[in-house]
Amino acid sequence: MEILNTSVLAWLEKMKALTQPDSVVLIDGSEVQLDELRAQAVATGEMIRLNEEKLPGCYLHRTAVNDVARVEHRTFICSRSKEDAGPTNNWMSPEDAYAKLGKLFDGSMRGRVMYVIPYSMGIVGSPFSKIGVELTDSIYVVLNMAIMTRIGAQVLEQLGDEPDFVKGLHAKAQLDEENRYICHFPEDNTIWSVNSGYGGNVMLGKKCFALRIASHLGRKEGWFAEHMLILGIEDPKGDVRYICAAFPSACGKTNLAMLIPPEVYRKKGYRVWCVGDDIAWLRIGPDGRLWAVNPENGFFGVAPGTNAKSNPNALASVSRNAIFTNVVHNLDDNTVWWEGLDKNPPQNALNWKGEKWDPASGEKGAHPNSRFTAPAKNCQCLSPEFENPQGVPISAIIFGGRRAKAAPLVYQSFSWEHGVFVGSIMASETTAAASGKVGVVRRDPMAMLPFCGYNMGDYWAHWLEMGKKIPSPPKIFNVNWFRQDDDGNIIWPGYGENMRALMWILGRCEEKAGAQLTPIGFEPLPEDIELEGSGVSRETLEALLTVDFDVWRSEAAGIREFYQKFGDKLPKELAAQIEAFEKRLG
Ligand code: SAT
Ligand code: MN
Repeated sequence: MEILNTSVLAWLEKMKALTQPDSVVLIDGSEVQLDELRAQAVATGEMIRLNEEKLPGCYLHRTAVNDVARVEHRTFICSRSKEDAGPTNNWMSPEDAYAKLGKLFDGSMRGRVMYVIPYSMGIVGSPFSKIGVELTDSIYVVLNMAIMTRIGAQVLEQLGDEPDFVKGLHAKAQLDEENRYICHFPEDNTIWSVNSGYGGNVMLGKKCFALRIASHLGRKEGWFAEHMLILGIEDPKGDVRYICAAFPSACGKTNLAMLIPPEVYRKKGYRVWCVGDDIAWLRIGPDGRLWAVNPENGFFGVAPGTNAKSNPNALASVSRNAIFTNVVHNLDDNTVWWEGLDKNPPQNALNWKGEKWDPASGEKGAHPNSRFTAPAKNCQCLSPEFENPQGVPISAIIFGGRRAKAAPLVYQSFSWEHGVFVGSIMASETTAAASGKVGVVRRDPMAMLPFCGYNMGDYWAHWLEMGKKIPSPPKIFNVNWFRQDDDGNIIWPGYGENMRALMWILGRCEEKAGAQLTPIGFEPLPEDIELEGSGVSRETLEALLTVDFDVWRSEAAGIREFYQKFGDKLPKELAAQIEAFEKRLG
């Protein structure tokens, strides 16, 4: 196989001249080639091959200790004008960024191999899909991209001689934290990432392309790229309704996407199907509904807390052909472990840093942001529509985050416009998925704060604009699985039980379920939520549904302050929404 596309060739020559690799290897997507790379990575210690009987085809990788999460403070949107990046993104001018990173890339692949990965986000050839080429000096990146995206010869063939592809350049360089940069050039369809080897910083198809670059493209072309899972709920008659849900990283998107219905629904014949766990591309279909595809081909999920109860589907998905990053290595049987997998931590083990680890020490063995990379087709509840190039029609959009007090279990917005307001005021306690402090409440509109590739004010305007164009728009909801009592205990059981809130949501979409009017939106009455077998008392449910006006008044003040950052980029509809909200609160 060789590259014939003239634009790819010209760009590749330039990047070779810049980074000066010893050799260049084109990734054709064949198992033979990938196997060779796996063997090489094992020989150099970059990856550890795990127990062939218990975890066939699985590997363990450890990233550098200073390189374990996305680095938001080092992530830049390099649009020509600073205003186009907006107040919530770091910005560097394209000239400055190319010059600065150019120096870091200069000769960075000397003594190394450059891998050329042609990949498709979405099914190859689908009108929904987009193509990228990533150049990287990391075998770990190649093997992850081979799971997370569709790669190889078929993609180059699809691209033909078109110049329409996202140019991604990644070099590990020295993994120097001080010179780590993830830069996006939306006007050039280009991504440059240097000095990292961790997940979202380096698998350029994921957050960098499928969210930051794609959100920019979506605005231009009239569609959405969102940080959303996609799931289908099949009723006993066999009809499936689809829901998209946006939560910040490490707030349970993978768990919700793969949930197992509680007994009360299972015995009636309900099933849940996973279409995606992280990213949705949404377009208006010929029937006037919003249709979603998952542009990815695998799951890059948080390992800690994944177990036979919280997410048996995910656990089954990582039992073969998976890559584990920064988890515990059990030396007795050459398997892996993480906090929350079970109550039997291995006694003879290495922690995520590769150091001898004593589970009794009280120190965590796996990094809190340790991950698994698993092929989508491993998932037992993968939707039969996963490969449908048209995607699935969306009945409801859900926003949500981790909130100790403010947000109730579930509520429905009054309208599309109000729903956009609800998404825009999302806030969540920070998690280990990004470097920085954990547990601090921050505004994270539509869970896109770290992923919106342009001015968030324009992004909201795009949402409002799209609302006018979708003849049958999905209804918009908000959920909070993380409500706490006064002692700080989370009072909702979460995981599979979350289906109870989803069923109310679908009931509302079909105008079957009841609701009460509150200043924040429509909420279920306690009797509207099925509690049978949940272990949740009616009192707890009432507590989960209470709306504390004082808390919301201070929320409203915080929202105003946040909105102020956007100046005249704040859509007038949202200014009117906050005004009306304050009136409703009194
Ligand atoms: O590291 S990733 O960005 O891929 C995962 C996440 O933070 O959601
Ligand atoms: Mn994510």
